[in-house]
Amino acid sequence: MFRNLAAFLFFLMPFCLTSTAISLDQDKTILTVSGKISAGDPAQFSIGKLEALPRSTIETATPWHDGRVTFEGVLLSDLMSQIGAEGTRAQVTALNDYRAVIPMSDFQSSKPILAYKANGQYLTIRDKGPLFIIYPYDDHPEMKTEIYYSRSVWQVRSILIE
Ligand SMILES: Nc1nc2c(c(=O)[nH]1)N[C@H]1C(S)=C(S)[C@@H](COP(=O)(O)O)O[C@H]1N2
Ligand SMILES: [Mo]
Repeated sequence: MFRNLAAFLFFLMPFCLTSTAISLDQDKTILTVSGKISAGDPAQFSIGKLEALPRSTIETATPWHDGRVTFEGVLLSDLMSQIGAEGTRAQVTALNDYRAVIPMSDFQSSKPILAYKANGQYLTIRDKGPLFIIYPYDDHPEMKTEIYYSRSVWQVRSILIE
């Protein structure tokens, strides 16, 4: 009997380890927002915390993908209100230290999202994740330009509100 129980627990072990790994990943900080914000300085976000915010999707083609892709994430305007951001510019830094300065007015007028999924799959670092700023390029031809592409930061690591 004990032997069977032990065997059964041993059989369950990989499943427990897998779910632990998933929940740890869900809780790991992947985004830090600092500067002119009222909620925690810095405000730190895991995938779990980002997914708890209102979700928004954009279906569009991009210069980096084949065909139209459905991106899922949080509107940068929603993220900014969540943390009480009150600056005029957002300086976005990527894992490779690429930086772009985005006027905060963009978040209201152009409705970009901080995407964490593409076609239902979490973005991995290899596919320019875990976070990728996506604008609704297809709906707004003026966004298919260098200005907006340069603001389309992938592998986003942190945001400084100035
Ligand atoms: N993380 C990261 N995002 C980035 C860049 C970068 O170097 N690193 N380059 C930006 C610029 S200036 C443009 S025009 C486009 C360029 O994309 P491409 O290099 O695939 O043409 O991505 C933008 N996002
Ligand atoms: Mo660019």
